[in-house]
Amino acid sequence: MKTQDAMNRDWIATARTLSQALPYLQRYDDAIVVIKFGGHAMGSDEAMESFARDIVLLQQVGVNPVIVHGGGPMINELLAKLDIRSEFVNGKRVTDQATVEVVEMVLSGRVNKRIVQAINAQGGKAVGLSGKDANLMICEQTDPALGFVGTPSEMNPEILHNLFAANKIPVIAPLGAGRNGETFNVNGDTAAGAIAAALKADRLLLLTDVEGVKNAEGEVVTELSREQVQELTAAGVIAGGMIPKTETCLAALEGGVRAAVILDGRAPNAVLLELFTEHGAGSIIRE
Ligand code: X2W
Repeated sequence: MKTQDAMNRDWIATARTLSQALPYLQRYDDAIVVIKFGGHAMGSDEAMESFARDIVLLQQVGVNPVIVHGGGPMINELLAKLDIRSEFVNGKRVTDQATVEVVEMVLSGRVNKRIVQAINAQGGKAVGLSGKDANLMICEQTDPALGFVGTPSEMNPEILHNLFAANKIPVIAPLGAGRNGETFNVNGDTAAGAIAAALKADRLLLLTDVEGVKNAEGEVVTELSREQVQELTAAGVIAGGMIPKTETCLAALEGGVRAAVILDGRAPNAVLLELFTEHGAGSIIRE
C-alpha cells in the first residue's frame, strides 16, 4: 500500500517532468518529425497502443508527425502461407510479380490499417496512404536482379503538407509507383529517409529492435557525427543490418534533414524520451 507521502512524491515528479519538457515542447512546435515504425518494433498490441499514444501526444503539442511503416515479418508470414519463397539480397527482398502483390496487400492493407486504427483509437485522426497516393514517391527499378524493388527518384510531398494543415497524421506504406504503371516495393528505412528529405524534416526517427549504434566495446553511442559513422563503418564496427540504417540517416542529412536518430522502438515511450527529455534515446546522428 502506498503512503500519502509516496503518492505525493509521484505526482510532484510527474509535474516536474512536464515542467522540464517546456523547452523541448517549444523547440518542436510546428516541427516535422518522420518516424519509421519497423515491423520488428511493432510486436505486441501493447507496443502498438503505446506507440500510437505517443504519436497522438506529439501532435497534440504541436508537432507534425509522419509515420512510415515497415512490415517485413508480416509479409514473410503471408508469403509462407501462400507457399511463395522469398529471399533477401543486401537487406532487400527479391520481389517478383506475385511477391509485389503480396507486399502491397500486407503493407497497404493489414499493417497500414492496423496503425491507422491504433492512432485513431487514441483520439488522433490518421490517414493511411502509400507512396503511390498523389504520386508521393515515384520510383525507378533499383536493380533488375531484385525485380520490383524501387529506389525513390521523384518525391511530391504536397499531400503531406495538406494533411498537416488539416490536422491529420499521415501513415505511409513504403510502396512506390513506377513511370510505366509498375508497383515498386521499397525498403521501409529508405522510404522514410526519402520522405524526411523531401519534407526537410527536423527529425527522422528510425524505430527498430536494437538500442542504437554500438561502438567497438559494444556500448551504445548516444551522439555521432557523419565522420564518426564513416569511421565506425570502415572499421567494421557498424555492420550487417545497421549499415542500411546509418546509410539512410546520412542520406537524410544530405537531403536537408536536421538530425536522424536510431532507437529501440520496443522501449516504453521511446519517441517521447527522445524528443522531450534531456536524456534522449538511442543514437543521434547529425552533421
Ligand atoms: C521490404 C518492405 C517492408 C519493410 C520488404 O519487402 O520486406 C524490401 O525489402 P521492415 O519491417 O521495416 O523490415 N522491402 C525492398 O521494410 O519492413
